[in-house]
Amino acid sequence: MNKQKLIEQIKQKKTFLCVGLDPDLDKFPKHLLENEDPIFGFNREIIDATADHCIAFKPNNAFYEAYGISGIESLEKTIKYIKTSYPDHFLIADAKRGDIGNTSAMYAKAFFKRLNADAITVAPYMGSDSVKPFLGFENKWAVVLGLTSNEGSSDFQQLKVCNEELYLTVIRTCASWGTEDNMMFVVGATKAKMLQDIRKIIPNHFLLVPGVGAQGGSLEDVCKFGMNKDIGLIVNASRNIIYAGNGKDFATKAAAEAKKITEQMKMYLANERSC
Ligand code: OMP
Repeated sequence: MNKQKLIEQIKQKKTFLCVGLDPDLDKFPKHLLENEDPIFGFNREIIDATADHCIAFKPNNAFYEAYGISGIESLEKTIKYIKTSYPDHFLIADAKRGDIGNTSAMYAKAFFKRLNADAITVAPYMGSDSVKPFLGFENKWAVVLGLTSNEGSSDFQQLKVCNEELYLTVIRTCASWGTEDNMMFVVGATKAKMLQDIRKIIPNHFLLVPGVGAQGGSLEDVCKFGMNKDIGLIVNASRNIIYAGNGKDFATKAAAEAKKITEQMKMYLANERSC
């Protein structure tokens, strides 16, 4: 999906919510565990219930790899289902890959060609040759980790290196390898105030912002400091949507939670327009 189409989807649906598909059998409603493929069954119900309230889905690979081959099969079925039933939704494979060039090229092939994801999260620590192989695919995106939402992000990302915090150098340098049409950055909602400095470096790039909901980030601050003329934000929530309920009505509860976030987004979008 290209940038224009993504912006159109956001403006048309008045939401920039991404539903994170992080299935954990221990948290599943009990009745689903008897299914032949509980992960796909769970995802399909969540996808159908929340699709009207979001513009993107983000399956995180760890939650599929943890179940071995059957987990990978569930992931492939999930992605196929989204691509077939909801082709206008943006599909982010959250795999946080990045390796020496020829290995990254194989990761890019796996996620863009085999799985047909629109985007993949990429860890930039190994440098340009580890990121560039993800940039050569039309209408596909590398979503580079800029400033992550977790506590440990201060261990390296926020260290001062040459008078600047490392994450700012990382974002500036990585942005020079790609374009606003093939690269986005991850910035955690828990670090929303830092978006002010980040937007000085990359005013026009899209940002994937996880960390609202279960991690406590503020959607209001994310919008205040991160929104740009194209909106420029994809805000992800996983656990607080997909585990909003754990009974037979889990999908209805997930839809209600997604709708609640989207209603807040509508408000911030309206405020933005009136500014
Ligand atoms: P919840 O905390 O349940 O909403 O899930 C957040 C999702 O976003 C998980 O799949 C995380 O792996 C992912 N994530 C972060 O939480 N923080 C980051 O800095 C980056 C990501 C990500 O790349 O998506």
